Amino acid sequence: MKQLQIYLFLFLMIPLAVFAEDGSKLWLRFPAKNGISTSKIITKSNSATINIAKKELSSHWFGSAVELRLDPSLKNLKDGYTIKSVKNTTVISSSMENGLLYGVYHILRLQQTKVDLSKLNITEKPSYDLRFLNHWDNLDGTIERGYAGHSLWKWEDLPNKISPRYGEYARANASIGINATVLNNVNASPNMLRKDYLQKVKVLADIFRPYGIKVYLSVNFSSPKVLGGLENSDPLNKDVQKWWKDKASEIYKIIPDFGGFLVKANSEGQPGPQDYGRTHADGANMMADVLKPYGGMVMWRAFVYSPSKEDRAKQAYLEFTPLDGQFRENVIIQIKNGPVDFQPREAFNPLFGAMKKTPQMVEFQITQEYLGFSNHLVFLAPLFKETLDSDTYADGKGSTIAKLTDRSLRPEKMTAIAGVANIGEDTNWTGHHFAQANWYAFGRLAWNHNLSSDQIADEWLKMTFTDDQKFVNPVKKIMLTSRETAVDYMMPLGLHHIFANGHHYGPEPWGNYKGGRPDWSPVYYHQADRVGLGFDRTKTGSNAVSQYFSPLNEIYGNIKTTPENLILWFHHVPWDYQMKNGKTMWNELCFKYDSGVKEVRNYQNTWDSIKPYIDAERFSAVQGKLKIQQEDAVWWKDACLQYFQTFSKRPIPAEIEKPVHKLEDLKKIKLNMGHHN
Ligand code: BDP
Repeated sequence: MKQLQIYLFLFLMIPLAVFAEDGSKLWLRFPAKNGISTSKIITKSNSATINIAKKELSSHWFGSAVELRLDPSLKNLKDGYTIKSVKNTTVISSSMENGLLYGVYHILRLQQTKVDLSKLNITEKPSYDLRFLNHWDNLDGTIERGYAGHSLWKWEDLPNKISPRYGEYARANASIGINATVLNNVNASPNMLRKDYLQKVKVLADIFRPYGIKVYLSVNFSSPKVLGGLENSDPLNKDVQKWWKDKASEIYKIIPDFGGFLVKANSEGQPGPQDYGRTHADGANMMADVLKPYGGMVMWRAFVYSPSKEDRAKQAYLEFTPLDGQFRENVIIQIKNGPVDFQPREAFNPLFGAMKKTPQMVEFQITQEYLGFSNHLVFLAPLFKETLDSDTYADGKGSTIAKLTDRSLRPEKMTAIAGVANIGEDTNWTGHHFAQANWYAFGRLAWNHNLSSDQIADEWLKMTFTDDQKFVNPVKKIMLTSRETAVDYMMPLGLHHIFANGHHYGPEPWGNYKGGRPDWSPVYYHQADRVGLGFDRTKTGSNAVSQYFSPLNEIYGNIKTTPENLILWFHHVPWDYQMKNGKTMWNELCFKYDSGVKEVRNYQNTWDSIKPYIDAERFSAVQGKLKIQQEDAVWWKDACLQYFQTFSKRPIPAEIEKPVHKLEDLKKIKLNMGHHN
């Protein structure tokens, strides 16, 4: 009897296992054709890339005949493409094979989201030439700021054993137009450049190549000394230069189309040219020179700050603007969206546009280091767009960050954009099912930064779950408001960096790390006192506002004209300061935290109501995560309001929910998630 039960159980489990809704398929849930007659595919080429395109079509395309046409006259579209319905054929044309593959994913997306396929007339040109994922993966398999398990890259197994996920990763990226990947952490191990590791990298590069993806590496500036045994790594030392030259030649022998280096130098303890009294330009140029013969490039990061008296938010600008014009042509400066560090909301980084002769690229963080890890549902397209659409006024009105970096305003040789990946070996790739949407949104915006958050959420939801409007409409609303909600329950009104030390999960506004760097302590950022709250970055304070072009410097310099969502970023605001809606700053702060909590509860209710429209497995996974998010939101609210109240000495308004935790208890929470800063 018992045995029969087991057999019966196993028998019932089989279909479940086959159709497990575990998120592993991402947004690529194209129905399989299962024997339905294949539509005609017309193409002359037979390369690996075209074969992938053909396979996708013959497995998933239900429509008319498709022609894949290589057309050199479309060069100006780069790896973009056109899609045209010509009689009964859908013609995809591009000057590049990658472009044809992207076109195939485009029509599959249209099919999947149920768009009319009979009269297509589409022209697509990517916003950026290079669309990067930056992995912060370490050689030991851990991931810095990764919340979806260990690294996808199995360095121990490579080059011999190959995980099927390498190909799946490449396919997912190609489907959204990502064409470049930096495999390893910016806090780079010198070992990455060892010959045995390069052989492993080669295997990945070979798998990614047909999908149009180039491989790049983060390099450690001290590699010549640590790996090569040289006396130092001074960029002006001839032996050092030769070491890099030989290394470049070795790399390109192994990976002929290797992309180049990403470098974090003289930042957070990493080595760099300044260790030898040289500048960032000296360091970047040395590497650029050795890569140039092979067409390689250097992405030099501007995320630099040192424990000095100067406001951390000012430091990248101060270090880099004097170097404008000194960088080689194949160097691009990679700049985080904000001047501090991927906060829920920051003013944009004033370095954008401030270097008139140096190409710049934006770095976003897709992994949610400061946004509740893979526990909170926070859709990041609105954050990305807020930065890209910010007008810097660098070249006059309309100088948005998008236009400064995509060649619209400046004649850049190369353009690029990067997102720090949220991908790990979890079955669903990103930890939270909805974190997949952030990988997707980054790729889509890198391809076309004019897409709206609404469009991106809409297509992602339809592809990933269902096109039933009863599901799409309410859930899309959650996604589109989720970033603002997270800001409300974590750091409203321009508050920033009041996270718990090290791991950055949860609140610790009281954090004041004696003996450590002041700019790693929350109290440095919120400056709460008897008078008020917020960081004075006006003339009376750090004068960071002076780094912005006019009229922004005046707008941000004046409390009356500063947008209220950044008021505590730029000003030390009195507790009783009257906000535009008539409330005092203190009351407004209370209402913001409270409304963040309430919103998450609304999300829970909405989610419960869409149960009939999706599979039980993903339904309950997301339901479980929302519960954590709700509890965390209350934790944030109770911690921040009760702590700030010790300065404001004002009551929490009667209309809002009373704190349920005691401040003293919250102060005792110490999560063990180990991280250095
Ligand atoms: C911060 C992270 C740290 C990274 C650093 C960086 O806390 O782990 O190494 O940025 O971007 O956000 O270099």
